[in-house]
Amino acid sequence: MPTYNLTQIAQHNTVTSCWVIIRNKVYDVTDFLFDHPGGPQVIMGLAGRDATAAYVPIHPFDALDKHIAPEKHLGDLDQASILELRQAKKVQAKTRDELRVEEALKNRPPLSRIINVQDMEETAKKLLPYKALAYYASAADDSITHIENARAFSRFFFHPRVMRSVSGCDTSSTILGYKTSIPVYISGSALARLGHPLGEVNFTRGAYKAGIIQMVSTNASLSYGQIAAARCSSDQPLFFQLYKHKNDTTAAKRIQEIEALGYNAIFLTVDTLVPSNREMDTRAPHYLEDFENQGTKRKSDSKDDQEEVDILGTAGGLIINNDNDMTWERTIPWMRSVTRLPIIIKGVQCVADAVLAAEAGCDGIVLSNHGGRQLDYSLPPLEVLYKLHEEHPEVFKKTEVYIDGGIRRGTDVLKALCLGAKAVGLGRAFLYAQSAYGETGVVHLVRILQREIRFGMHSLGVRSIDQLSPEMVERVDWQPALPAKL
Ligand code: FMN
Repeated sequence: MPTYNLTQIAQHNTVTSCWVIIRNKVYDVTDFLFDHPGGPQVIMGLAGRDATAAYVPIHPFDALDKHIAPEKHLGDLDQASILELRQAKKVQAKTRDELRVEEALKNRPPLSRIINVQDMEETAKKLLPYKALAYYASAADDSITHIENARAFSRFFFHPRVMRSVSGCDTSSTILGYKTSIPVYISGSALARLGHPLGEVNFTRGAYKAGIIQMVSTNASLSYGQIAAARCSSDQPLFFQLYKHKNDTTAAKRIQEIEALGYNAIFLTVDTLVPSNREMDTRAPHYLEDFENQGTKRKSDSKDDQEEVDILGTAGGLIINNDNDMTWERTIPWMRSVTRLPIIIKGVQCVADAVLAAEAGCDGIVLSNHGGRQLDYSLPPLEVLYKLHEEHPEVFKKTEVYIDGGIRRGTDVLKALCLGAKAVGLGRAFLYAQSAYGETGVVHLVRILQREIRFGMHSLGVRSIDQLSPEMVERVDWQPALPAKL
């Protein structure tokens, strides 16, 4: 392999010849610039330089092999340059945000102090790098749907039953026939390594130890193979969340890859065709610039004269190739023609589409609005579940129905199950748990939910999940006081 030094590489810093260094290897990415999902400007900001720090947390290990032709893997950085980069890193002053994170990590409470999902979220929010926090916490427009997803649970009250035998209460259930210790799964969410160096593998190992199932995002920050290889036993189930690529051949290749790796089901996300407006995420670079320059003059904004507002943030680039032309008639039969895995539609946001999904023969439906991250004012999934149960109870016989969005308590899980859901997904809560405590945080979060679910089951007078039923909850038409969690 040829070697290059920093001076040689620095000369290739234009759109006509753009080289970057990643993990001490040199790549010519000129031909890829305009295919980069995050846009060419992101790469151009690092042209001719070491891009490792920016690249590594958000790209799976195999991304370069998948997207850059082998002849564009030019060679290695020479030894003198490697030492020079290492030295430069040592003397580089830490940013204010890095110092803040270091301090927060030192003061992180012991896991035993985390007694509910909210505690986990608050702890993680203090120690996440700001860029990660902005990506994880952001929601669409004014965050109305994000807030209401959680608030909807407060409109449903229980009819507890007493004098029923509940000893030996069992919180376990199944999802698509796979056993789970509680009716909760880790919903696929992108870029876990923004929050913790081990990223999605924390979910894999934590899920196994706690006996639940992980759904892996198309935009995971580890490769699908690395995650599959981290399974603690060969029969540990893994679900895959699919963003269908607009090119059917590329999409089929992705499906074949995960099928060969032994993934057990495909959750096709249908609510994310184009990037949405997530302002916390969009503002993150400006927030960070101001934070780093506190007390000093702000850098001039060379983008002031740009006509279009750039709303992509971290999220935008991830979905730029999604298929915008999916339909029930075309896409579901196409999926069936390329895979034998169960197909679940994730992102159904109204009763009419839930009915269509069941008619299309899907193996499951997730009532979800992407955690309030896509269309603001999409109804809370719990309300859609309630309406579905009232208006089309037959759907629950045809297919498994899950919901996600705003679930923070064992009682939230129980309410959804009483209304017919087979299980519920949690997105942010698991991202926060793994960011703050890695794999043990994931296990701890499941234990918290399990304790709360078991307590709720005792109070409802049931000893198994299948005894939960609609008469156990009532929807009130007044809005109770805001729960503390909001
Ligand atoms: N859903 C997907 O289908 N694919 C994704 O790649 C994806 N990435 C996400 C990244 C983040 C940071 C978050 C917060 C959510 C993401 N979601 C994604 C949505 C989740 O799967 C889930 O629907 C949502 O988080 C549930 O809401 P909750 O965070 O209130 O639990």
